[in-house]
Parts: sequence; C-alpha cells; structure tokens
Amino acid sequence: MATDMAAPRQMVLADLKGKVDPDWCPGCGDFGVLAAVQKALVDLQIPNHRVCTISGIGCSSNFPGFINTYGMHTLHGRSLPVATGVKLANHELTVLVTGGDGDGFGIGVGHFVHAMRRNVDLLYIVMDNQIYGLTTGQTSPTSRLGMKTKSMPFGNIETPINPITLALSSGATFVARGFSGEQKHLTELIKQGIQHKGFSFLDVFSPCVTYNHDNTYQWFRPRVKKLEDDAAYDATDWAAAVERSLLWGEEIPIGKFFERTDVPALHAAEPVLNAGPLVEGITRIPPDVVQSFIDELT
Ligand SMILES: Cc1ncc(C[n+]2csc(CCOP(=O)(O)OP(=O)(O)O)c2C)c(N)n1
Ligand code: SF4
Repeated sequence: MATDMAAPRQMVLADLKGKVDPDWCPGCGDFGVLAAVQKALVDLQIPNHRVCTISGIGCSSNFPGFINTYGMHTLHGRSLPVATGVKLANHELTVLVTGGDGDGFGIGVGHFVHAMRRNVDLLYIVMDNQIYGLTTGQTSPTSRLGMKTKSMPFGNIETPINPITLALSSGATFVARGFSGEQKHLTELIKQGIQHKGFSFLDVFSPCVTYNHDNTYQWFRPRVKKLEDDAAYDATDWAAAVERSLLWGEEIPIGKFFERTDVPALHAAEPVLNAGPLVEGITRIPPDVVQSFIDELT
C-alpha cells in the first residue's frame, strides 16, 4: 500500500551531541564513557526523545548536560531514586543513570542496594575513578588501601568497597565492568546493559588524570583481561561471577560477569502498570478536569 509518510530518519552521532561541551580535564576517562554511550544509542537506533539520562553530583555526574537526551542533574547520591520514579512514570523510556564512585558507593550506596533488589529496569553506569574528582581529590569508597590523597595524606586506612561483589550480592540481574580505554568493548557492554530487562550495573574504570596518579590508563592497560576471551567462563553462573569479582591485582577482569533474565523488572511486576505507562494515563484525563485543575491553581 502506498503511503506518503516519510520513513523515520536514521539517528546519527551528531543528534546526541549536547548543547554544552564537556568541561572535563583533557584526558579524563569520562570522555570515553560519553562517546561509548552515544555510539551505543546510535547502534541500537534508540531515538533521543525516548532516552532520559539522570545523574547525581560530581565531574561524572555532569554527563546529562553533555548529551542530547532528556535528562536530570539531581542531588549527590540521589540519582537512583529519581530514576526509579522516572521509569515507573514512563516505563517505555530508556533510562540511563550516570555518576561517580563517591556518588554511587558513598552517599548513595543505600539507594544502590535497594534499586538492585527491586530490579528497576535501567542502566547504571558508574565512572569509577577511585577518587572524588569534583571536590579536588579526596579518598572515595573505591580508593585502594594505602593510597595517598588530599584527605588521607598518610595513606588510605579504609578497606575499599568491591562494587561488583556488592552488586552480585544485592540481586542485580546484569553486572559488568568496562574500561574507558577499551571503547569497542565498553560500547558493547552498554548496548547489552540497555537491552537487558532489569537492573544493569556497569562499573567503568574511568581514570581521573588530575587527582588519581595511581590508577592511570598505563596502570590498567596491562592488567585488564576480558571475561569474553575466556571460552570457559559462564556468565549465568552466579558463584563463578562472585569468584571472578574478587580478582584484583596483576589481573583484573572486565566484561560481563553475570546476567539472569528470569526476574521480572519492577514495573513489570506492578499490576497497575499493565494498562500502559502512567504518563499516557495522565493524557487520558478529560479536558474539563484538566481545566478545573488549572482554574484551581491560577
Ligand atoms: C549532600 C552533598 N554532600 C557532599 C557534596 C560534595 N560533593 C560534590 S561531588 C562529591 C564527590 C565527587 O566524587 P564522585 O562522585 O566519585 O564523582 P567524580 O567527581 O569523581 O566524577 C562530593 C563529596 C555535595 N555536593 N552534596
Ligand atoms: S578532576 Fe578528574 S574526574 Fe574531574 S574532570 Fe578532571 S580528570 Fe575528570
């Protein structure tokens, strides 16, 4: 049948360029994460008006300003509760959450655990530079023992959090780790995380070139080993994932640690959302009722 409707235009990288250019330091790992997210959205052809990018506070949390999607720059450590609300209000949106290790594993760690056990359908990307960047170089929850920082000049005395083990034990249904120095690999992980129906956690080694002189690109490059290169590795085996998550040192695994697809996402488990996204319900309110609300407020 002939139709005069034009075919939807292919989305290209330029469509995702934000109105503001990133103000990250030259060489910051976060540039690589931004590029990989943009490439993943183009590869998946998800139109930018169907994406919402939400962050907390930090250098990495400035991310939503640098990409042309819907977005919210919220409070330090509070991106996940806001993102949960966004997803429940419109579960047809692709929800991306971005932030730092301080934001997600420090002040926001309670929200991190609860969002995982609830299996909220979103991709949470932590740009893990093992330091507080925005506040100029204090110890973070992933700083290594003994690391000297502005806040611990004699060396870190606190045992770091292991984000991968924490995610696995909190019920995350997709758990992966990337490196911003491995762009193609990172892009593939982002695509898989977006497509997964449930909570996808992606920890990304994203070096802070200004304040972390220990965990640099040069430090990571010889150490990172892709799980995908090990044919015997089975990412559906939770116990094997926990075992690999504990590796740190001369060999540090990156890639998909774990995925399970048998747990319903939060919105899918909520019967009230079966009729469709809540936002569409709102548009079904009769115009006279909408007018009465407006009259009441004006
Ligand atoms: C409630 C609250 N506490 C503390 C701060 C100060 N603060 C802003 S960003 C930040 C940490 C930044 O580190 P991280 O989240 O790892 O992000 P990065 O800057 O390294 O990307 C802190 C402590 C704040 N903005 N709000
Ligand atoms: S201070 Fe560190 S994390 Fe922040 S923009 Fe600079 S290099 Fe990136």
